[in-house]
Amino acid sequence: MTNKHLLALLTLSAFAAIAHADNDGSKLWFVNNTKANAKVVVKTKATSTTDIAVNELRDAWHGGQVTLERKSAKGLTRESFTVSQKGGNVTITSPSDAGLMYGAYHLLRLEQTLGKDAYRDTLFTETPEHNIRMLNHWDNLNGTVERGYAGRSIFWNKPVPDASAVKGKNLSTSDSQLSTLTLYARANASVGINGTVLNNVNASPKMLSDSVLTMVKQYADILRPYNIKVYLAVNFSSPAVLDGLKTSDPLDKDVQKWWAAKAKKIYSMIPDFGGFLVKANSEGQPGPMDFGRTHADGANMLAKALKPFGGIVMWRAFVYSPSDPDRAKQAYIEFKDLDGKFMDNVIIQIKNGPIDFQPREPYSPLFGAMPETQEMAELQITQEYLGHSNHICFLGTMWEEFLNDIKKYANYTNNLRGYKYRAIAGVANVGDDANFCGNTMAQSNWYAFGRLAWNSNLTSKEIAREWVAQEIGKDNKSARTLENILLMSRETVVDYMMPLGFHHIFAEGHHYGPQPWQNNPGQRADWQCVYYHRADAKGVGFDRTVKAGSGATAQYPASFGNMVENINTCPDKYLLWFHHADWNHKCQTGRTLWNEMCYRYQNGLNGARQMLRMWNSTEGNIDSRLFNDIQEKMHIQVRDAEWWKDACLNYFQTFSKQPISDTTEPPVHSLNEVKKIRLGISNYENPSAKLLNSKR
Ligand code: BDP
Repeated sequence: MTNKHLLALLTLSAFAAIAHADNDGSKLWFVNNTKANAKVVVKTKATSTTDIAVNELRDAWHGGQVTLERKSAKGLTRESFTVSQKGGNVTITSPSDAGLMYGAYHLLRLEQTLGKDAYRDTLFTETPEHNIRMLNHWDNLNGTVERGYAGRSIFWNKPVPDASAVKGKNLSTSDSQLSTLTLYARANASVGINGTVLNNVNASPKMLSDSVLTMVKQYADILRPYNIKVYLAVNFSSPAVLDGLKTSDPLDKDVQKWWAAKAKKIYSMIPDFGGFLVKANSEGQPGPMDFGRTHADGANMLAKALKPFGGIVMWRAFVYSPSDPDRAKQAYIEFKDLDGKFMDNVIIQIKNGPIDFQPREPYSPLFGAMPETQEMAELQITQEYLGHSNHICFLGTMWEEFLNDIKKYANYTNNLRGYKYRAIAGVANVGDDANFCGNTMAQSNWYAFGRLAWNSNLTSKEIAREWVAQEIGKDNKSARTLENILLMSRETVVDYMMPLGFHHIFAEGHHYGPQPWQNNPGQRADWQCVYYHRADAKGVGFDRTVKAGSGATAQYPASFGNMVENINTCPDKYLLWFHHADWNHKCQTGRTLWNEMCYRYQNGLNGARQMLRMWNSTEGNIDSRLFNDIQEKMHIQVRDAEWWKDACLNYFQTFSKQPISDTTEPPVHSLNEVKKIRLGISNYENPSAKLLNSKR
């Protein structure tokens, strides 16, 4: 790692003008904080957390005096804060130092987004909707990041020392890593993220070794002042693999003792340790079912070990054992009957959709299906299926759609109210690149996740506007343009990749480009693209109706299930998710399915071009380094949109046997050509360098 973040930290606010003129993204959404010298009074014992609040306000708040005071009031939770104003001066109160810090960041956000007088005559209270708002890092001990497109891990970028070397020693974190982690912590705190899982769900048993725990402790110490707890993903076989126990069976007494002792050890080092995240019996990971036990047996055994210390278990529902020929049904089948069997410090962590972070999925039917069980959503911030860090794709809109659906159909708000642990997780897009996220625009997704975790009623438009204001300034002529680019981006990506309910027609392995023809004999059927689209001479799509298909629609409440069961009421955006529709099926737009497909892919390509044109129009109003960086990405995005359109229309045309519609540009790449494209990249590499050259 270089000193890029050290510089960013040092130059924050003090040299804001210069920083802005050379925007490499390292300052995240603090780039426009200009130097202030605010008066800040703390009516509370100073702590490292209040110090953060004071320093941030002193450096960047341009309004009147700010007073911070710890104070409880009825109806407030620990992290709530109240902001009030009298005679130009502001008071922030909260039951905790963390709440005071959140109040400080909120005040600064108001200044940046609305102007420094926005606080005038205000009295308002903010209480986070979720009390656990966390990032999941899919970081490996060797420094790689699974599905990471922003460099290497910010945590595991150095060799883990062996146990004898660390015994009794206090390992120091290098200055450059410290500055990276400090900027990371600050960014999280500014949007209210209060937890982080430091490693991949495909977890190495070594995570729980003494030497790794020593490093975890260091990270916990760095993050604590920012009110961020650390959590670890654990490998269910750790007792056997790490310490040679005969088994890792959750009902075995020695195994239980092992976990209890491990928990005790962790808490002796990290008293506020958050808990464990577990991927069990999924994609080859070990789990309780290896021993004939259930998910509940496994989760409860860990929960029992953590309970005396206040820790929690987040047990993932991303499982798909072949209990049913339709993968979209499998997690529900595996979990539904376990409702009520989990301890009260277990939360079932469910991906937003039933398959796997596709550009668009209907919500997972597990939400709301386990009324006696705490559930939490897992969103993916990193763009595994959305063009990695090459495509500009603002996810606020995607998450807004999902959250609205689970509120409407799955009783989310009520369920959440009843939970002790109201949690939400986002798979991080953070790496050690100077800009942390692979490109500056992708920072908006980290930002949006935090804001929605705090308040899921914020609209994507509000969040986009906030982020833009902090990134380029609220009075910048191009602010609305950038906001519009963000707001149209996700639908554009859906259109050029997988419109109309198409899903999982990605190239295998890296999931970057299209490969709808993928069909490897001898492998699991549900790892093949043809399994998902089922194209034939009659039509295309996965019939999940009760009437004629897999019956997945019956896993939903009637309000949603009936709507999507009927092809006439199923929204076009989910058409091919739930139906095998005829090529001549009449879509809600009035076009036939085939013509609608032509229209959508063209629309996606047009959208990508429009985003580029809009971005070009900002030249001169945007820092040139940022402008050039994003312009380069958008050129790739346009090229890829063309590639997707050509690959999908050419391929599906071999089934529909219909001509490309008049309003659609004829493909520039033949089916043979696109089939030859092999990126030859692993899950970890950024593919930008290895793509096909555009013919345009
Ligand atoms: C898929 C990813 C894979 C993850 C898995 C998971 O392709 O890398 O390990 O999900 O969430 O999206 O466990």
